[in-house]
Amino acid sequence: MNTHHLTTSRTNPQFYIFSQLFGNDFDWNNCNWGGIQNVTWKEFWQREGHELLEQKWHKRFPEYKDLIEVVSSEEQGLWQELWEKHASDYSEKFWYIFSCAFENYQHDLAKSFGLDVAENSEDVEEDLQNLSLTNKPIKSKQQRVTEKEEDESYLTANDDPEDCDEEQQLRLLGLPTSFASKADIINYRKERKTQYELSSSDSEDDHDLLTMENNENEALHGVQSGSVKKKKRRQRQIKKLKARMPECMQEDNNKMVKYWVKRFSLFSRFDQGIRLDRESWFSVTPEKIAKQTARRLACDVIVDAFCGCGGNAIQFANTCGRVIAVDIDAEKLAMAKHNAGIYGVAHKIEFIHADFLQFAASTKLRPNVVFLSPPWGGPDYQKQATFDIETGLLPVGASQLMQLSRSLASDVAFFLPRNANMKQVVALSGVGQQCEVEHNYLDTRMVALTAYYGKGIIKGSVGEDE
Ligand code: MGP
Ligand code: SAH
Repeated sequence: MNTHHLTTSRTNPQFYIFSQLFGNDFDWNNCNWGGIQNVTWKEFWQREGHELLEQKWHKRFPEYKDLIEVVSSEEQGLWQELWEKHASDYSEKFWYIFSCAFENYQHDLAKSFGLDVAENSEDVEEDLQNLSLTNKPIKSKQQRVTEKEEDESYLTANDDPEDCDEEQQLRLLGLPTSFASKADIINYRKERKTQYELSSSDSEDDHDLLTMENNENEALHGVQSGSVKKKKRRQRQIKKLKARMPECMQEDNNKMVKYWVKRFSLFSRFDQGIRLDRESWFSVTPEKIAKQTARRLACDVIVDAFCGCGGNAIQFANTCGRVIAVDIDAEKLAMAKHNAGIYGVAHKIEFIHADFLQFAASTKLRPNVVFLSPPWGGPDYQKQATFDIETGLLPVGASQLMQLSRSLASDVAFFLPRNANMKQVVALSGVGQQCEVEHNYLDTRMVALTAYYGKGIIKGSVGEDE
């Protein structure tokens, strides 16, 4: 255990990247689900596991840091044993949360391919109620939908300890939002239930991950008074938050509050003076995702065709030799430059004020990669069950953007809405070609997908030649 790596980071949503290759012959039934699940878990745990364990550890044993300096070697051995148990218990719990995200992935993916996913989710949820560590009374679908809407309108954000208490965070973590009734997962959970029961006696926050005792208490004291109290508490919380929000976020009733709450997951250095305009608040790529895309697209020269306030460009500057950041909006570009300065990378980015369509048609530059994160028409993109990437994107459809980008580079990456029509996403690869799609989940929720086109940036299929 390395206590020096303890972080008090405010950017702690867990980040899962489910990745696979897709071609026109994609066959759901022959998908290597087990391979995807294992590889994703392995990568996630390597990336974030140690930090998560340390965070939990220091919360459980705040005295550890001081004590360990003065304890005898025998006591040190006992601490070590305790750490090992802690690591084993918590890795199991995080695996459980991960498995919820994985189910959501299967469900989201099926939906975006237009496959029939209308399984009996009531039954599955009921099953999970019986299996999970929560003993919450089963609620009607309508009750759940209403509560989900209420909660998620403000609490999908997951990383501001001041504004979002642990119960809220855990609600987000512990409650799968949809279920891909895969029999093996259900069985898996059945098996795990017994293990949990055996191993869950010691931790002060065992219940944290998966129970909501407060809710139960509220239920005991009467649903009515509970929900009134909850509403009032939420209103107070929103008022407090809004008092700190910048002016450009104050309109639209409370629509922008959720973006403010997750400001540190957008930029870990937010409080060093990050600037965003209204559109960028809901368009900027969260830092963990931007970092991953930058790792994947590391190259000599990259064009960020829709730079906005710099969420992606800043991370590209850390992995690429030269970043050409284009945007049609000069004010956003100025903010991007300022924000890049906060990350110490402004000197590595060339900011170009231009319409990408014209830029692409006229430039002589031949970058290695073009990255596309165009506007999706604002947060209303979510209102469609399936987002049509040929008609819904701005300034032109996905195929046209792809064609233009391919005239500059054969490797192109596209950041697209989570409800994007996957058949269209795959079709962009061209006849007989494949693309790789990363579905990005922060905690158990899908944020968006990143599609990679071109041999230079596509990784081998999961489970094949890792
Ligand atoms: P969101 O759906 O508005 O947020 O955007 P969230 O919290 O998932 O919404 P909720 O209502 O489901 O809780 C999710 C992410 O998509 C944002 O963080 C942005 O990174 C990205 N994004 C959203 N929009 C509207 C755009 C857009 O127009 N263009 C680009 N490039 N990215 C966007
Ligand atoms: N990836 C960015 C967010 C991009 S949002 C980030 O992480 O910060 C989409 C951006 O596209 C907006 O900033 C908008 O000004 C820009 N845009 C819209 N039309 C454009 C066009 N024709 N050419 C270049 N940029 C455009």
